[in-house]
Amino acid sequence: MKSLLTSALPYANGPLHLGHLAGAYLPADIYARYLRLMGREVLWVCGSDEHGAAITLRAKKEGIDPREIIDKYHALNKGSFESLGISFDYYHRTSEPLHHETSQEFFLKLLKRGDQFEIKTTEQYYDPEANQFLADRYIKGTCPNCSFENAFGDQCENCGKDLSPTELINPVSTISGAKPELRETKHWFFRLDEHEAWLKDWIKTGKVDGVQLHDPKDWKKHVVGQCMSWLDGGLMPRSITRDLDWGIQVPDAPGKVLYVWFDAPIGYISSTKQWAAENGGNWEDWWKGDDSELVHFIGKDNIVFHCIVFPAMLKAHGEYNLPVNVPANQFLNFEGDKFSKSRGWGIELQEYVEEFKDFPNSEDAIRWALLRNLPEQQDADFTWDGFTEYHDKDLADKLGNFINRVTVLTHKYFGGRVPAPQGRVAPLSSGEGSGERFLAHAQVQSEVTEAVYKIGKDIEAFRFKDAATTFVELASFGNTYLQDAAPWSLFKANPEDPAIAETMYHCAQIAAALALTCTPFIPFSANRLRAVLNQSPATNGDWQLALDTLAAGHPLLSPEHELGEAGVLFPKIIDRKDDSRNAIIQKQRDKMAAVLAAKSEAETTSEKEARDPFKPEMTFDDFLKMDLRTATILTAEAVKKSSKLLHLTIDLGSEQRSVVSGIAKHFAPEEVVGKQVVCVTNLAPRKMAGVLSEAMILMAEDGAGKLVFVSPPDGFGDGWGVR
Ligand code: B3M
Ligand code: ZN
Repeated sequence: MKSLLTSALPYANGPLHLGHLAGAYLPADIYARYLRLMGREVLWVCGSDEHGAAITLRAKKEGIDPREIIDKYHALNKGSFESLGISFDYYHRTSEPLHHETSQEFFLKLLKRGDQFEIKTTEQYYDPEANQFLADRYIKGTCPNCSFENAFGDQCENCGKDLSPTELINPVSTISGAKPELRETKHWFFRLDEHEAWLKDWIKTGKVDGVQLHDPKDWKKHVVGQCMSWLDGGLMPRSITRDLDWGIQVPDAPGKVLYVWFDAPIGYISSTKQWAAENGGNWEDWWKGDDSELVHFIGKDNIVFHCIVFPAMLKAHGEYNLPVNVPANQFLNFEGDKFSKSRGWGIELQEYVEEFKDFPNSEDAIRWALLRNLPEQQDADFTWDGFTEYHDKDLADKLGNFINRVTVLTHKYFGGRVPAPQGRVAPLSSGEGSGERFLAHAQVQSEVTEAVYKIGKDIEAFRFKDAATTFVELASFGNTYLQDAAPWSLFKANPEDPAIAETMYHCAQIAAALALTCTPFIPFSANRLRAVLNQSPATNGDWQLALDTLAAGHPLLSPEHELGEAGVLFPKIIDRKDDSRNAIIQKQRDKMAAVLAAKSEAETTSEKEARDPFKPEMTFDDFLKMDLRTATILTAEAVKKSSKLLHLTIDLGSEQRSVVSGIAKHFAPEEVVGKQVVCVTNLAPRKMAGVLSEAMILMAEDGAGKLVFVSPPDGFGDGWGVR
């Protein structure tokens, strides 16, 4: 079976950010890499979407040719993808002649059918100064719904209402500032309404004309839900042409171009054609063959185009396969808010690549953090704290540490060569007395086999987060097994104990399974891990080979195989001795703090309250996660080079901790010593201005921004719970 994968074509009029990566590109990359490792035939196409009113509008504003914009962002986005290991098979451009031809042919085929288009003359706004019809986005005016003065002709960004330009009060052209006039113009409308019945059936049952094409249970609920609500609302003919000079010419209709959402998905087809032209192969096999499956990777804002409009176009054209799945993701937010270029909120891909160039394994660190927190079913929130935690807990403590220990110990006891298994050695038990855990060496092989299988099955079902969880569990399993077997203790008692070889043999197998199965997730590190195990980078078919090997009861690393050199594979971010990695992240936090500070300065207290009176509801369980306790501040001093931070030591009764608190502008150090406070004790520790903070002190802030401690009375006592 062939797999034809597509990822949404990014508009070439701006940079991409982490949210885009998490939506349509990282999941597809994991999927593509996995299928290749399974030895499947995969073709993953993408490219730049280089038409559309937004690009023209920007070019007009900047007084440049749209070409300049698309050339710049095509190169930039393509480069960012490459830097982060996004392994498209082809990255095309919709400005290429091949794409123009392909789109025009597609249009003409539908036109020839006679029943797919309705040609209508309607009245539309025309700019008498710029001498052109105006796309909806080119018109601004007052929203009839909320009176916002800068609403666009297609939507009011203030109240979110969908508008048509004629609804705007006092419309003006954004090109010349002129008052637009209504003039007659002719357009082609695609008869989506004619496709409503079969689309409904297909989305609900996965069947077309009684033939089962997919199982609707395999589709994400939110995708099916969004489609059904559109279909239930009824489909209408949609105009697929525009009066513009930038885009794909409508044949024999000067001044008319195809609407960008008509030509963009055809971009997947032209990208495939170009790939075939350069690599040899028949593009039609991928799009029309019975043994080919089409999967679209997109963000949720593109669901309707990929699950309703494009399938209708494909069906209207005939011959083409319909997608077997559209595993759209929800949105990723950034530090609690939407990504916003104009507000400077978030981080762009190229910005990440540049600012993290001295951060070890930066490509995989971000891939991993996004993967662990993918917006698969719900919106998710990216935070730098999460980034740090996933890196340190999963990659450094579990994965890197395990592979390093296995390598070091194998060198120590067996000269670096994987020992032979010893057959029947005494089973391993631990937690003596409790009898709770009992682990036989022989069980390891089946644990490994199951994990490798399950990670793959989760990826195949687009459950990438589950796959990552199983992967981390395998690493934890390895660590626990090694810790319980404690070959170092066995060696002390009897260097010839066969259980040492037995343990190290199995550990080598777990290490090899980890170094293979991490490849789709963290491909750069996978190669380094495999180098430590003295294996070459994984190639097509290796995952399937591993499954076969394990199923036959054979090892992934044979006895006598010589391991490479050990080393620290993922230096931790939170490290008492080296703050350099944390400093790179801190710079990002500081940037966001500056954005917030600027915003907060521009806002009065009442505006703040009006904007966000209360935070969204949380569950009781969420609340219970917080460990709140009373404590006394023992010492306080200013933090060097910071006007905001104080470094405190607090007494929790059972222990003392270091805390960095942003209260320096409100209190002198001597004022706070001896103060009884309430603090959160189980926040992940993090460094601020180079100082480790292991708890957070609760403060109340009044409308003027004044801070006071939330305190029990002095002398209340330390370490008491707060409820
Ligand atoms: N160019 C990108 C977007 O809506 C849009 C996707 C086209 S996919 C055929 O974010
Ligand atoms: Zn409005």
